[in-house]
Amino acid sequence: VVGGGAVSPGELPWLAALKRDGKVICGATVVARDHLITATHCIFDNTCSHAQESPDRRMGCHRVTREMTADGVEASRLSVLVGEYDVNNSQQDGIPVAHVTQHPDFNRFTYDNDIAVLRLSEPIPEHLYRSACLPDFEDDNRLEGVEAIVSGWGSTIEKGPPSSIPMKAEVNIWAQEECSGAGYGRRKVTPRMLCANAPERDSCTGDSGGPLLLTRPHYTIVGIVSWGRGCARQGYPGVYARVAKFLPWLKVALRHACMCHP
Ligand code: 4AZ
Repeated sequence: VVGGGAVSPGELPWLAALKRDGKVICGATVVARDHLITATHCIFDNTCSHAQESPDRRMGCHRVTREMTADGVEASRLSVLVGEYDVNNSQQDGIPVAHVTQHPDFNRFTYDNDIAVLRLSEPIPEHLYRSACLPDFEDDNRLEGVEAIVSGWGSTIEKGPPSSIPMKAEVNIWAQEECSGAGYGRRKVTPRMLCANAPERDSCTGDSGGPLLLTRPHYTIVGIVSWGRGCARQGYPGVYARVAKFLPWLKVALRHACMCHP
C-alpha cells in the first residue's frame, strides 16, 4: 500500500496473508471460519497451465501431482496466515489450504474475473479472526465516489520491497465510466472490475488478492486488489475485482458457509 499508515494489531481481523511454498505472495480476506477470498492471478500458474506452452517456458513448472485441484493449482503448496502482524517474524506456518476454486472465466491476459475462493483444511481458531461481510447489492452506482480502505503487506513505494507489517490507505471508488475511460487505453477495465485511488495513495505489488473494504455499515469487501500500471501514478488508479458482480458464484463456491456477523 502506497501513501497509507500502519494497521494496528487486531484492527483488521479478516486480513490474511497467502503463502505459497512458505513465502508470502498475496493478501486474502476471511469470509467464513474456513473460507477466504483472494485473486485468481495469485495462484494461477502462468507457466504451467497450458499444454501448448513451449518447453523452455515449462522449465519452471512444478510436477503435476495428485494434490492438484481440478483447476490445476496445487492447494498443498498454499497456506494462509491469519491474525499475524509481522509476517517476517511469524509465529506460525499458516493454516493449510485444502481446496482452491478459481473463477472459471478468469482471463490471464486481461485479469477479467480475478477472484478465487480458498477452503482451509481446518477452521481458523475463533480468537484469531473475524469475517468480513459480502456486499448485499449488485448494482454499480452504489459504490461511485464512496471511500474505501485498501490494506496489505505489499510495497509502500512502486518497485519497493514488501512491507513486513500490514499497511492501509483510504481511497475513493471511481465512477465506472471514468474508470473504463482512464489512462489504461486498450487495457480494458471490464464491468467485473472497479477503480479506486486517491492522490498519492494506491495498492501496490504484493497487495494483490487482498481486500478493498467499505467500513460502514459493516466492514464489507467490495474489491479484490488485481492490477494497475505502477503504483499511485496519476491517472492510473488501482484496479480491483468487483466483488458484487460475483455474488451468485461466491455463494456456491463458499458452499453457503456462515458469513459475517454484523
Ligand atoms: C501487483 O503487481 C499490483 N496499483 C497490484 C496493484 C496495483 C499494481 C500492481 C495497483 O500486484
